[in-house]
Amino acid sequence: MILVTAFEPFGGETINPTRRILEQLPETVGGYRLYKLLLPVEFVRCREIALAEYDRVRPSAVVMLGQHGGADALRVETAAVNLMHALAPDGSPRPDNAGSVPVGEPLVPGGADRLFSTLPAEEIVRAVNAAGVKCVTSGDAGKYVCNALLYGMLAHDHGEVPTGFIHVPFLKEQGHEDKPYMELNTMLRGIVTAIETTAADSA
Ligand code: PCA
Repeated sequence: MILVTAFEPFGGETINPTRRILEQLPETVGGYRLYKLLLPVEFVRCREIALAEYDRVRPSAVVMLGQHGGADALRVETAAVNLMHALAPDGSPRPDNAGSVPVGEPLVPGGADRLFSTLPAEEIVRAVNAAGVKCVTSGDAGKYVCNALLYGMLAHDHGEVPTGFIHVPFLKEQGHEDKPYMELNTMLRGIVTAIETTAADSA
């Protein structure tokens, strides 16, 4: 089994592309069944739910998905930081869906400053681009809920199984005309390829 997570919409959006991806992913990829989990955009609850499901399901790999508005490619995140910060660069609050606005708080007091993804990032980037989908590595998963989930999962599974996070761009129908977007089918092809590459790695 491979655990694949996605997020609900947040920040005033009615769509999160990752929820659409989750709905359309096949049941099986690369010989592994997918265990699909939709998470709330809440600093605390997303981790509680995801870690409990990890313990229950004991997956062979964990691929987590989130939206990164403004990205023009799939972004395979390589690291997570021990920090929650829900202010925009201009200082305006970006509450999570439970209304929480942490400012510069550690996720795990005394925990490592940075934890590293254990997905085969370079192989994923190569394979996804070869499938015709723009994909890059990123060393900055932000300090919002996606980073918190990645940090929490890496701290929990200690890299026992390939574990990581992929950010995706907006969809066109989200209506951000000044920002890049990607078609759902393109994202889906890229994510399936990323999961196949991960499956081959964990076999
Ligand atoms: N993206 C946000 C949280 C949920 C999502 O899809 C992030 O990048 O933190």
